[in-house]
Amino acid sequence: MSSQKVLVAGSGKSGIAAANLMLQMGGDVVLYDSNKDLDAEAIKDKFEEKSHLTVVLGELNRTDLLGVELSVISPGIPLDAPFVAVLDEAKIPIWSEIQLAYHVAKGKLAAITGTNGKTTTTALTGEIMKTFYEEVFVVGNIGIPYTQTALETTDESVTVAEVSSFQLETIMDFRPNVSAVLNITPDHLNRHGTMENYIEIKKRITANQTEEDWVILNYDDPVLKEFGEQEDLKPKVFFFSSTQTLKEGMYLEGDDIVYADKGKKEVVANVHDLQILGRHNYENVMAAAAISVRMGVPMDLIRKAVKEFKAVEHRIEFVLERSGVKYYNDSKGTNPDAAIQAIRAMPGPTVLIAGGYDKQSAYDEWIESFGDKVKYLVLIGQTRDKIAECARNHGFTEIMYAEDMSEAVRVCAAYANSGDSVLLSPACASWGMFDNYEQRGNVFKECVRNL
Ligand code: UMA
Repeated sequence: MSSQKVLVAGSGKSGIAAANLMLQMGGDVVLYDSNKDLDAEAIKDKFEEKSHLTVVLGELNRTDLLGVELSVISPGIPLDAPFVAVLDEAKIPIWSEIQLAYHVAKGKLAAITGTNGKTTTTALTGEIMKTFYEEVFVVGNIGIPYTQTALETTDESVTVAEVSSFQLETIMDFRPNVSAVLNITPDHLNRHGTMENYIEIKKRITANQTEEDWVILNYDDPVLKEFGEQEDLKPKVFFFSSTQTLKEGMYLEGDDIVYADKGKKEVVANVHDLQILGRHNYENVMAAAAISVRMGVPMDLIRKAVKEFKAVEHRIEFVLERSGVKYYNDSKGTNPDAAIQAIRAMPGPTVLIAGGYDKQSAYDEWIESFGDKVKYLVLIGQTRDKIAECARNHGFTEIMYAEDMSEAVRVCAAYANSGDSVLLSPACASWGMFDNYEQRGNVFKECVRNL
C-alpha cells in the first residue's frame, strides 16, 4: 500500500487527512474535488510535502486515473456522484476514509453509530477510556478524521470512532472490537433512498465482527432488538434499555442506571448525578458504559467519568440566561428525531428556531411533539415553507419567518417571557446558510451573547 497511487475524492477535512496519510506512507496522491471553483494552489498549501500530490478540480477524466490502484472517498460524496462511474469503469476499488484509516491503524477500536446520540456517546466513551488507557484517540464523524490519527496509533492505544452511515457505505474489512448502534430513525433519506437501505448500511458496522467481538444495541429500538436476536449475527450482543428491566444488560431502574451481567447487578449512576439532560442522554450513558465495560474499563472508573461528563458543544448546550430566559444551542439537532429529544429535554415553555437544508425528512412527528411546550416557531432556511405547511396541517399556527440567525434570535428574545427557554434545534442540516452545524451553532451563540 505504501507506494500506491491513490485517488482521494473530496478536499474537505477527510480528504485532506486521507491524502496526508497516503503521502506520509510514501504514496502518490491525486486529490480530486468536483467543485471547480476551489483554488488548487490553496489546497496544495495545506500539505507540507507536495511533490507526490496532484490536485484535480471539476471533472475527473480517465487520464487522471493513470496508475491509480485505489480510491478513497470522503463521507459527504454520494456513490451516485458522476465521477464514481469513471472509477467503476476503470475497476478501481472505492474505500471510505475510515476504511483507509482502519487498514493502517493499530490497537483496539470501539465504533459508534446510530441516527442520534453518536457524538455524545463517542465523547463520553472517549472520556471513560482516558481514565484507564494511556493513549486514546477520539475520531470520526465527531470532527477529527480517523485518517488524521491512524499513523499515531500503537498496539496499546484505543481509538473511539463515531461513524456515520456515509462512512459505513464503503467499508471493506473495518472491524471494531466493540461496536454500538444507538438507534435508527429516518435520516439522510435523500442520500440512501429508502429506510431499508439506511438500516442495512448502519448494520454494516458489525459486518466484519467475529465471535470475539461485541455489539451494543438499543433494546427499545424494534429494528435493533430484532437485529440483536438474529441467529446469524456474529458478535456477542449486549443490550441497553431505558424502558425495561433486562436479565443481562444496562437498564434504567427508577432513577438508577443498572448494569446486570452473569447474575450480578450493580448501579452505574443515579440520573440526578449526571450533568446531561433527558432520557436520550441516559441511553447515551448506558451505551458508553456498556462499550467501556466490554473494552475492559473497571466499573469504578466508569462511574466517576459519567458523573463528571458535561454536554458536548451544540447538543442541547446551555448558552446563557438573559431576562429570565434560558438559551440552548442544539445545532446538532439535524433531523426531526434529534430535535424531538431536545424539545423533550427543555424544562418549560419554549420558543423554537428551526429549518435549514432539505433532507426530505417528514416533519409530522416532530410537530406533534411540540404539545403545549413550543409556544412559537421561528423558521429559517430552505425548508421554511415545507415546515410551516406541515405545522399548520397539525394545527400549529404560531409561526414566524426570519431571514438569518441574527433576526431569528432577536424575534425569539422579543417573544420569550421570563421562565421560557429559547432553543435552536433545527431538525434540518445547516447547508445552504452555513458550512456545517458547528458554524450554525457558533453563530447562534454569538447572536445570543450580543442580545
Ligand atoms: N465533494 C465532491 N463531490 C461531491 C460532493 C462533495 O468533490 O459529489 C467535495 C466538496 O466539494 C468538498 C468535500 O467533498 O470539498 C467535502 O467532503 P465532506 O462532505 O465529506 O466533508 P469533510 O469536511 O471531509 O467532513 C466529513 C464529514 N462530513 C459529512 O459527512 C458530510 C464530517 O461530518 C466529519 O466530521 C468529517 O468528515 C471528519 O470525519 C459532518 C456531518 O455532517 C459533521 N456528518 C453527517 C451527520 O452527522 O449527520 C453524516
